[in-house]
Amino acid sequence: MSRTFPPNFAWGTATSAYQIEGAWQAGGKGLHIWDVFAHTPGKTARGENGDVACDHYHRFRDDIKLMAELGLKAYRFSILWTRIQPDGMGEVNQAGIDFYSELIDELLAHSITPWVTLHHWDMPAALQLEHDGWLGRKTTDYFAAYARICFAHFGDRVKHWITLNESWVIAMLGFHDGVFAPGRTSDSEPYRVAHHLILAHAKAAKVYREEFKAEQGGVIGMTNNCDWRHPKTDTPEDRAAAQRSLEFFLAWFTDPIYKGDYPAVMRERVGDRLPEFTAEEKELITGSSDFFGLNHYNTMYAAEVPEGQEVENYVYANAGVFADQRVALTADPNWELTDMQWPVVPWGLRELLLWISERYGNPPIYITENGCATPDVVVDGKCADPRRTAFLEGYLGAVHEAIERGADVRGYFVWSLMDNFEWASGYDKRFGMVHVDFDTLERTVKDSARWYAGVVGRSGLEAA
Ligand code: PNW
Repeated sequence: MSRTFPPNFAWGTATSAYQIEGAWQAGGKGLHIWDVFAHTPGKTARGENGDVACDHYHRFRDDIKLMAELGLKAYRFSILWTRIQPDGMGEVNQAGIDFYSELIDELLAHSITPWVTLHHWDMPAALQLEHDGWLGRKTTDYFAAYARICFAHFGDRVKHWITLNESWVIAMLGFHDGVFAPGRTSDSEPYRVAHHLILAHAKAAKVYREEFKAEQGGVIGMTNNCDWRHPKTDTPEDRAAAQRSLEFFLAWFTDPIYKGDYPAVMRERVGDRLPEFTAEEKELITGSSDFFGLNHYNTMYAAEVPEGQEVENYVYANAGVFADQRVALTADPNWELTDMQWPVVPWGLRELLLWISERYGNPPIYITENGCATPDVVVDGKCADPRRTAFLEGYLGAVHEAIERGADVRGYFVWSLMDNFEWASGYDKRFGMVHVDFDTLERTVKDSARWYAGVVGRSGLEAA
C-alpha cells in the first residue's frame, strides 16, 4: 500500500508574516494591532513579541534555500498589510512592495510556488483607531483596496491567493475571549466582526475577478480553521450538538460563501446580534471562493447542554458564543496532547473533510495548515522530533482516506516551516519542521522535515 496522492498535489509548508519576519520597524513599516498587543504588558507569555522573531525579513534567501534543499514545492506565507500601506489606507510604501517582490522572485527561482495570504491578523493600528478595525464596515473597502495593490504588483507571479486567515480566530480570540489582538471581550462583537470579514473577503475576490483574473489567471479563496466535533454519546441530542457546533465554527464563515447566508440554527439562536446580508451582499458573497482553504488542529467531543444548565466553556473564560450553541466540549483523557494541549486525533480530519465535501458539493480543498507543537531540542547539531513525524503521518493518512472516499483534496501545507512566534503563547511552542534558536537565530533541520521531504518527493506516504 503506497498511499499515493493525486497528480499535481500541492505539497508545502506555511508561515505568517508577523510570526517570522521580525524587522518590525524596517523599511517604512507601519504599526499593526499585534505590535501594539504584544507590547502591552500581560498580553503574551513572558512579554514576548514579534519584533525580531526569526528575522526572516533579512534571512529569507537562506530560508528559501533550505526549502529548496528539502524539495518543498509550495510555500504559503502572508503579506504584512502595514509594509504595503503603513496606515492601511492611502499611500503605497515602495520598500514593502520591493521586499515581497524579491521574496516571490526568490521562491520562483527555486521552483517553489507561492501561496499568498493577504491578511494573517495584522490589522493596521491606524485602521483600528480610526475605523475600529474589523468592527467597522469601512475596513472592508480598505481591505479590498489593499488587495488590489497586491494583485497589481504581485499577480503576474502569484497565482494562488488567500484573502483571510482564520476568521473564526479573529472573531473569537480577538473579540470574544480577548486573548488575541485587539483583546476585546464581547458576546455580540464576534458576529459583527465575522460579518465584515466575510464581506471583506468577497470584495477582494470581486476586485480580483473583475480586474485581474482574466489577465493573470490565478485563483482566490479564503482559509478557515475548524476542529472536528464528535458526538459525545450516540443520542440524537449529542449528535445535534456536534452538528451545531460545526455550524457555529466553520459554516458560520463558509455557508455565506457557498450558500449565501448564515446557517439557520445561528439565525434562530443568535437573533439580532447576527447581522443580515442584503440581497446585493448575498449576490456578492455567494460563490466568492475558487477553493476551500482549511486549517485543522484538533478534535473534541460535543454534548448538548440542557436548558436550565449553565454552559461552561471548556477552553476560554467567556461563555458567549458557546452559550448560544449550548454545547459542552470535552476531550477523551486517552488522547495524546501536543504542547498546545490540543488532542491528536487524525481521524477527526478525515471526518471533517468528508463533512465539508458533503455540505458544499465537493469543492476543491487545500489544507493550508496542519501540524503540532512539541518540545524539540537540538543535540549535537541534530533535532529529533518523532512525535511530529508520527502526527504528520497520522494526519496525512487520514487525508488519504478522505480522498479515497471522494473528497477533492488538492494540497497540504505543514504548519510550520520553522519555529516561530506563536502569538499569545510566545516562543516556547515550537511548530516548525526547522528548529530556530531564538538567541542565535540559527536554523537546524528537524528529523520530521527529512521525513516530509521523502513524502513530498514521491507524493505518497510509502515508497511504491
Ligand atoms: C493558527 N484555536 O492559529 C494560525 O493560523 C497560525 O498562525 C498559528 O501559529 C497556528 O494555527 C498554531 O496555533 C490558531 O485556539 C490559533 O483553536 C488558535 C486556535 C486555532 C488556530
